[in-house]
Amino acid sequence: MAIEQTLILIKPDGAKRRLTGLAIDRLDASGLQLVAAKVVRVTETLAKEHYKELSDKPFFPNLIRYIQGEFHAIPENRILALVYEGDDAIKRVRAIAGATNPEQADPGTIRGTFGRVTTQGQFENVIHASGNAGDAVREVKLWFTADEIVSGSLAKA
Ligand code: IDP
Ligand code: MG
Repeated sequence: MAIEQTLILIKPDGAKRRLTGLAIDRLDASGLQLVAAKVVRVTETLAKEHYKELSDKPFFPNLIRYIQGEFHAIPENRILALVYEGDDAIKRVRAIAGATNPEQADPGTIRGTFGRVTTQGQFENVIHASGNAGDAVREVKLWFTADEIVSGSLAKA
């Protein structure tokens, strides 16, 4: 197993429903290390860059609005971004988060317990977690500068 870093975002539905503490509690209980955290104003540019691989999907326009907090009246488009680090961190955090579609996510996961599919078909799934090693490296770099990550384990690219 390799030491990895993975990006977590508390999505606007998670923030609105006051699930930030619960998400951090579960992530901390995994034994992974929290190595970076900040509140970010999600611009349209950042949202589109983060989800650029999904830009041809029919749900993309609403996904960009969702992550900017437009559906949950989040002031200043604020979002909490975290980086957790440890052995096999990407898979372990995905297991805590659950499947993308909250209706299909295991009931014990964050998404399975607290996520929902809106009547418009939007997946509101509480947290983002990087999906694979390539995404994780790209996303951690997109949301954080090297100086903001307090870790001695991974070389700073
Ligand atoms: P992930 O967040 O589990 O990695 P992705 O396929 O990368 O899933 O999709 C990113 C986000 O886009 C999801 O978390 C969800 O908010 C939204 N999304 C993905 N697929 C759908 C869909 O079929 N309908 C509505 N929203 C979707
Ligand atoms: Mg993904």
